[in-house]
Amino acid sequence: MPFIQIAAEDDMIETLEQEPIYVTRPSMPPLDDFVVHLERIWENRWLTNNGEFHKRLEAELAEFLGVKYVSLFSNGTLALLVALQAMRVSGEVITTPYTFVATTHALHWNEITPVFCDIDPKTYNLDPACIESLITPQTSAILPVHVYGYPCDVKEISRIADIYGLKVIYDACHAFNVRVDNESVLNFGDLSVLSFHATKIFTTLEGGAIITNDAKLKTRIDYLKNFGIANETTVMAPGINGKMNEVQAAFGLLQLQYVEENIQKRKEITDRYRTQLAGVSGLTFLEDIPDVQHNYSYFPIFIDEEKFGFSRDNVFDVFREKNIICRRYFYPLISHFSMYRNLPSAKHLPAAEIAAAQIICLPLYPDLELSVVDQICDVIQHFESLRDELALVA
Ligand code: T4K
Repeated sequence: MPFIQIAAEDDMIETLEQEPIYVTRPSMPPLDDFVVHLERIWENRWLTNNGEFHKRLEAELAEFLGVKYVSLFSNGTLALLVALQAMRVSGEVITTPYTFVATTHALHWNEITPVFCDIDPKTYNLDPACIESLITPQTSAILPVHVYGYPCDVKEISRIADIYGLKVIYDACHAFNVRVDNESVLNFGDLSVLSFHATKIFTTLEGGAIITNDAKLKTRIDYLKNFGIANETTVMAPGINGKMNEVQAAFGLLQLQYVEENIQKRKEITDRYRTQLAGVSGLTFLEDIPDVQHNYSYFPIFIDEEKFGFSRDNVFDVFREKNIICRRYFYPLISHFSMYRNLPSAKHLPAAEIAAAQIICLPLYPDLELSVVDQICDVIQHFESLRDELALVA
């Protein structure tokens, strides 16, 4: 590993002393504004169970996102679990292996068999062309993920689902405020699920939501997240506790004031990465899609070892040594984990295998300075020049 040795001799001591640069950092609203909300919560002594802040956040989010109904949850994983229950999904569900493990675990917890479908190597989303061959009499739904906030081929997925009478639940945990042809991507399918985790572009510390356009479904979801309770004496269904509390909701209301400004800053950082890394051979990244409003939630790069001259893990390790803490979202593939690897559908997923072997998500968050983005790109460019030097020596 010649580069790693060179890096260690170079400026390693200096870089190890630097503050870590994380893959993401939450952007915090002004503390004083949060204290005002906390004082109100102290006064009200209403801490959870559909309080004032919870109601306001559901209404303000629905308006901001351009959707009809929002049901808030304590996290995205519980929202996924409940979304599957609300749609009465059972049997087999076609889904992607290239996602965060919570997507598949939500199926497992509902005693549903995940059926892995390969991804489109250009979009990294579930490939609609692979869906039909996986449908069996047991298939009840499709669970695609808008990976990195890039929208799935929602029209084609709807077309297939309609032909076979399948439900569609989108894991939209990365897709906050993404629009296709001016329409929220959250309006496609039967339900969409959001995550408001600390690492997401809009956060309520922990949190999540289910989006629906159907009032009856919203009522069912709200029962299910509150133990199935309809009123003091009636329990409608075996529900769970998935409720968001007032502190989370108050934090979310403040976050919402800054989210557009933060997405704009993310766009500037993304543009800088794209400019700096354009033309690096063996390295690819996603570009904006016409007529899509992106949210710039991640900046994934894909390293083709043969063309780049070094492996993804060479680059990842050198970043670590320089205190640049990237993440390999999504490596390993979910189909490699012990609880899923014996499924027949886990065996042949060539496009997803390549993506998982090549991925690094570079740091991206609103406060990330452009000079730091340049330093991160320098690390990659250093690899490139070393590759060229080695080629000359050889
Ligand atoms: N579906 C999809 C497609 C998802 O991506 C996720 C979550 C879910 C479903 C489930 O939604 P939730 O139930 O989580 O709402 C993170 C998150 O924990 C996870 O929420 C997220 N996806 C996943 C993609 O990433 P880790 O293990 O990488 O998180 P962690 O704690 O290592 O954080 C990453 C970096 O962020 C840290 O190095 C530093 C920074 N950070 C993190 C936290 C928690 C902060 O600066 N402050 C913080 O408070 O999984």
